[in-house]
Amino acid sequence: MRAMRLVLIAAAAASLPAWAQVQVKSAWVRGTVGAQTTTSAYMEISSAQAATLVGAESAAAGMAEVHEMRMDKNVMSMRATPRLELPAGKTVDLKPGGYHVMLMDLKKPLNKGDSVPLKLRIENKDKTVSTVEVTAEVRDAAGAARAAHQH
Ligand SMILES: [Cu+2]
Repeated sequence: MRAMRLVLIAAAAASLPAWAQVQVKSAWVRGTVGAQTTTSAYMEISSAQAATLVGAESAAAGMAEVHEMRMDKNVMSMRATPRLELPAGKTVDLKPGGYHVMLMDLKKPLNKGDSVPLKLRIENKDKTVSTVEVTAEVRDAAGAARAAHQH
């Protein structure tokens, strides 16, 4: 009986890789208009343990970066955020007007209903980096012009 119990515990631990600590919900990407080759991805990220988002990539884009958008003297500006802290048990919102994953050099236009694969690089507390795969749904481009990016 005792041996059996130990085996069960070991199996449970083995099936829980580090990335299971990070959950991503409601991932979406703003659709593109015309020849636009950049857009943004948004999502809600929560991590059971303190972790850090240290990068992103997407098969749909030549390059992806985590950015923060902010108002600076009435001008919207963006800056790269190489390290975005994910506090334990809290949800970090990547949303229009704030943090986002910038997708650059898009390989093709993104239309409503398409899905975009994303990979998030998460640095765990022990400094190991794991990858979380996310599928983001493309939503309407409405409002894209207003949110035009200025770097
Ligand atoms: Cu950006």
